[in-house]
Amino acid sequence: MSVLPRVRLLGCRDAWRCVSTVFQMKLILATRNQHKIEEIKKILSEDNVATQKLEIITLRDFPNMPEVEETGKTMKENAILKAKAVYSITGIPALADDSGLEVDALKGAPGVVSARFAGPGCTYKDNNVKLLGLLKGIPDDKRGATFRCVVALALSQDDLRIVEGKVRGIITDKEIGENGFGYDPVFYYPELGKTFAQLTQEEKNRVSHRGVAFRKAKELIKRLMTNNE
Ligand code: ITT
Repeated sequence: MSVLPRVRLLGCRDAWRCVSTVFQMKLILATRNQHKIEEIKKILSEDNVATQKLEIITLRDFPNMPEVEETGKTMKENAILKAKAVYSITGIPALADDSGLEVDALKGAPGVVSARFAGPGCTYKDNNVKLLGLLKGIPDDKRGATFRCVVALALSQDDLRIVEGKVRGIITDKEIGENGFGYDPVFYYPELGKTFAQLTQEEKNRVSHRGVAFRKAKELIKRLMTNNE
């Protein structure tokens, strides 16, 4: 039996919600960032939701798809832009992550421009060097920062859900650690006494902005799949 008659049989209004109760459903992560993809897949598979009910694909499966321009003024606007654009091109429910670092002493910068803080085409290293330079001489008690992650889930053209996660830390005065990506080597997490780049992926996911946000997204997806939302 094809999908639609089954949906009618179930008497459901929303195709994705209904079909997901019967089949493994596709969900596309609206990113090509391999570090994010690995972290997100790990978080979504923590209680087998991803492995049993969801087939997770990413923009890496669509090499010819054009980049979505991040023209929003906030992480929330950019997450929505990415999720909507990817949904409208693929027709597949899309999860987008827009994230970044907000440094207290820099009035929340680099924030929404975290990826390109040191200029177009910059590397993670360039960004960290620029950040450490700007914070030179600033005492520890004024080096607080927040990692923020906003996740948008586009279920259809006009059904959009937003969740958010954040974590507080302190910007170090040099890069420490080899793991992770981006600003991880300069983000010291006092509760564990290490930078994010000194944590294993599991340790980082347990406490990170992305861990918090995607665990909320996962609960939302579980509720949608069981038709309770
Ligand atoms: P996509 O837009 O394709 O998802 P991106 O790397 O451009 O990938 P963002 O626009 O969300 O992602 O920018 C996020 C930047 O913020 C990222 O490039 C890092 O510099 C930084 N960042 C975000 N999450 C981070 C994390 O967990 N650890 C370290 N740096 C992070």
